[in-house]
Amino acid sequence: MKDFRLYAITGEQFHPGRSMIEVMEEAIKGGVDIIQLRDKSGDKAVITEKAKALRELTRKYGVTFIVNDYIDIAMEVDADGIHLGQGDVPLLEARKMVGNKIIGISTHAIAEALLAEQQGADYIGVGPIYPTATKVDVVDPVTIAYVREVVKEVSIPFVAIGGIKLHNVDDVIQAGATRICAVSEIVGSDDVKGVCEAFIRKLERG
Ligand code: 3NM
Repeated sequence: MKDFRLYAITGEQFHPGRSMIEVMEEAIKGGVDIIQLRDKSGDKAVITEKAKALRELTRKYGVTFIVNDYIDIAMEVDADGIHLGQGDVPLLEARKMVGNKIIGISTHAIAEALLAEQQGADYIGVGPIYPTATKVDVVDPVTIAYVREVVKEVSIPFVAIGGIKLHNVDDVIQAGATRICAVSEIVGSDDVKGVCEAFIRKLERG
């Protein structure tokens, strides 16, 4: 897959009154190079429409587009890939359905990370690093100790996620993360572009 640095996930609850496309376009202008549509409403018709709009936007800017959970919607809109949780469709089954599209998997422990790598995931999520209110069913924070473990033991790309803010991202980067994902810090900001630029500067300083 095309490598990335700053990963943004949609979170419409964080920007009432602003359209998702407007917010995501600002994020792209700030340096986000991969976007995931994450919508837990369960309304597939609405999610499909959002996916189509995000596909158009990301294509315009050459940004990678991932759909959370819905393999069928990802295929329908020709997303670049899908993102799955531990309780979703098993990776080997998903691979049969998506061919060579990107498959990302959330992992919360090194055994899950190693299994995802062995089964052919293209990247893994590593989190939640810090407490987060954005994902309700998530496990306790894994802390940056898990980042260090993944750096040592896993070869495929990983992205750190969960409670990552401008004020704590330096610690995550120092632990070895070169790719960062944030939801509330990015899409909940009054200055989406500025926050993304600040994340990128920190990632570039390494
Ligand atoms: N996945 P925020 S944590 C979508 O650990 C998601 O797998 C996580 O949101 C994981 O940046 C998370 O607002 C939510 O904390 C991240």
